[in-house]
Amino acid sequence: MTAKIKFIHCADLHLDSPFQGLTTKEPSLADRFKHSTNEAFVKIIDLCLAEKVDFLTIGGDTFDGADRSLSAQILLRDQLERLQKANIPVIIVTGNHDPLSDWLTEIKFPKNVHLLRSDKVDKVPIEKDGKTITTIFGISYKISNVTENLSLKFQAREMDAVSIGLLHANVGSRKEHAVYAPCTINDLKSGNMDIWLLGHIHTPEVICEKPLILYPGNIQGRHVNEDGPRGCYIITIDPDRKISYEFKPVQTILWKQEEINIRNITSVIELADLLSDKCEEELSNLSDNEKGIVIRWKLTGPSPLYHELTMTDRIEETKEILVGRFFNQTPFAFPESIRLSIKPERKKEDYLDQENFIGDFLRLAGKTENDDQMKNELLQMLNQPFSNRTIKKYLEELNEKELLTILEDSVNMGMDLLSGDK
Ligand SMILES: [Mn+2]
Repeated sequence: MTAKIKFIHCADLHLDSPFQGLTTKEPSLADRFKHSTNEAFVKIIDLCLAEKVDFLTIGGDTFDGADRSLSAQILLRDQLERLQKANIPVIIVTGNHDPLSDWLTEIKFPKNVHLLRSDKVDKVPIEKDGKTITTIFGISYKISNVTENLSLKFQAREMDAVSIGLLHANVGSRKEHAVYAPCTINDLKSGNMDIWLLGHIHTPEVICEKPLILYPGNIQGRHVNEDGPRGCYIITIDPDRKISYEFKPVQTILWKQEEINIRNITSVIELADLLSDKCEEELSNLSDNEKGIVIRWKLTGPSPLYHELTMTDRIEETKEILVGRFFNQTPFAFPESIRLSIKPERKKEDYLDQENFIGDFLRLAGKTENDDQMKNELLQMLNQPFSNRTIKKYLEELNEKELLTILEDSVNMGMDLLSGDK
């Protein structure tokens, strides 16, 4: 091999994502997200052209569902045509969100696009100056629910070209994602690929260095649990086969979660000022082509503000002030929520030995934590509403861990109210 190879891998574009949760909870925010997955994809195409890559790979879930809008399909075609004009091939496998059967459309993709087959591992040789510089092996999902270990079908034989595997799969059968095309790292290694380019897990992760096996993650976070930068990997293979990679964020709106210990904050005004400063700081960290940031804060620590924050609407008020101040700026900041995980300043040990109502209350609560029968009775009471079939459909019953959290919150709140400490 003599030529240097440079390419970009992305996956889980989920074009046309509906942002369902946001549409109901925060309609004005959902509006800002409306085209964000599409815009992130355009940034990847811009990057392919700027970096003059040899090819682009897409590792499944290009679309979010079978019900795809005409505009998303046209966007994809037009963007891939930009690559066609620059002679950049695009190799696509499909995943559980966009199985091959959903791609039967009137849209004709340009000639540089290779949508790989699903009945066996497909092969696409990539040529440069008349020579094959690499071969891409990949297989698409025919249907959503692929339970077969597709990785076992891959076997590289080419002796001189670099072999690259492209697959939508759940490596290590991770529980937080549906177990489609499950396989292990060792299964992947046995295919003799030089590089594995995966899709399915939405958080970017290099899971193995030799051979290089990576998930690029999705290209735009769609909810608060898809926080942090989202994008693609640009990978280069030197003539001596040395492989290097770099993550390139392309999200247009960033999600962030942050814990803040407010032990030393002594007034709500001070808290509002602190969060306002945080917003300013986040905005100054955004890059030119980011439209905004959505933040969830979790306030922690024993706090002198415990009583005020848990008993009044001050947190909601603070959120509204920040939304008013930062949501109409360009770029914008939006506090998605300010969650309380704070405790009163006084500890329960301070009252536990007292012969009074508060002492009795804390001793009873402490006993409940260690008494299976009492816990079961409480759980039964709290889960009473779940005997209703409609409620059952939408909510899950409380478990013991959640009960213990409720108990702890109740102890803190009871202690605060009974002690009269304000
Ligand atoms: Mn996906």
